[in-house]
Amino acid sequence: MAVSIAQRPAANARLLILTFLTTLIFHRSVADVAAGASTSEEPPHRRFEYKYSFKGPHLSQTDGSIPFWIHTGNAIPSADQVRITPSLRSQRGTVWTKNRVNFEHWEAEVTFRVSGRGRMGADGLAVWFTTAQGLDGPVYGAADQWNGVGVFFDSFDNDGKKNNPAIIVVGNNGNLVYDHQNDGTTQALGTCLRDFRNKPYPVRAKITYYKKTLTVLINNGFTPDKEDYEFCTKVDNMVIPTEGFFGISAATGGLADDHDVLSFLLFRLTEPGQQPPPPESEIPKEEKDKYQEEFQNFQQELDKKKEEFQKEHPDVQGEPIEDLYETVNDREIRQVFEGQNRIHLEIKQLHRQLAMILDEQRRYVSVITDEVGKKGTNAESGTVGRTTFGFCRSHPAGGSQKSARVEKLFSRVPETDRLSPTPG
Ligand SMILES: [Ca+2]
Ligand SMILES: [Ca+2]
Repeated sequence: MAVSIAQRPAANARLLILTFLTTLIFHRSVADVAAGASTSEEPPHRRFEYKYSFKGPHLSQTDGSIPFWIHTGNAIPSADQVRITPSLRSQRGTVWTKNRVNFEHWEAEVTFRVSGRGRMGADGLAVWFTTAQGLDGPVYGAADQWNGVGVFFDSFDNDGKKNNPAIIVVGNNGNLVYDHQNDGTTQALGTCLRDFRNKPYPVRAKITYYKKTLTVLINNGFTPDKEDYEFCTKVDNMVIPTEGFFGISAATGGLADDHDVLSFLLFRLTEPGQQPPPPESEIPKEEKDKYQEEFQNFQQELDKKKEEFQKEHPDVQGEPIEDLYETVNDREIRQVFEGQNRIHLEIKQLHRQLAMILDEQRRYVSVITDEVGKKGTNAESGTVGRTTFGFCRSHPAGGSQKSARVEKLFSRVPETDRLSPTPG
């Protein structure tokens, strides 16, 4: 046991430094691309904003606080996540940025888990952008009559319409009182049904506000693929406050889930052609020095611990043993997940193929109906009650062509019905 405990800080530090470097390189390359020529079709420049973000593996400080964030109620920050509420009855928790965000366009990526032992859970989790921090209140743990926008992950079906868990977007100018009894459906600007509870991998939400359009994409935690996002909803012509705080809140009721947020990452979006402000000008010197000092202290402590460990265990070298082997349980779980992923991907593929077939079928049916309609009105004489196919056959120029297309269409159905493991 001593092996894993003593070596974990070393592994964590390596991971931290690697993450930091990767982030740096990524943002450099984005900035480089941004410096080039631009057209109106270009995507916006995207820059990470560390002052409005949090993530592991060193999410909280030794005093339990989150740098640049405040937390309230039952929220419990730890090294790799913030438990907004534990799975106990009638809990409320929130986290909010300390500082106001004053840039117009942004993208927020929230990674979270909502998990509980019940078939149903409650109440849900909310992501906020509001003019004031809603530190406590009845709307998923945050204040009602907010000014701004809330994206709600509503687990519990208050109105009994069997349409939860669901994701809904509700805007408010400070006057609206949230319609809890109807799960906010009377006030929703956008919504989609997604079961985000108890997923094998963390659920991810990408919320983008760009040029007055709010878009919500969801990665439903079925696969380890972080970019496996699906469209949830979009609100056009949405006007939100020009400045505000980001927050995440959650609440439990008679039923209770753990609401755990693993990361909140905020990116500033700048339209192509516009120069994003230089990042250096935004970090005060004293803050930089403080972090530099903290980093050096951490580094020294780490070196000391490494030395101590080497002295105590001269026979152990190289990678920690826990990283080299997986337990039988871990392997079984991994295999089950991998199997499920494959099934999930196959179903998605089939779904896409079926949609294509249905589209094509609809097109042909409408072509045939049009043709029949046209010929029907033009026909002065002829047999009453001819079938469509009989009609086609009697007109070799246009009819046989259509009939060939229809036959081709039907011949394709069994082909796509087959399960092919790697479709082209
Ligand atoms: Ca509800
Ligand atoms: Ca409902």
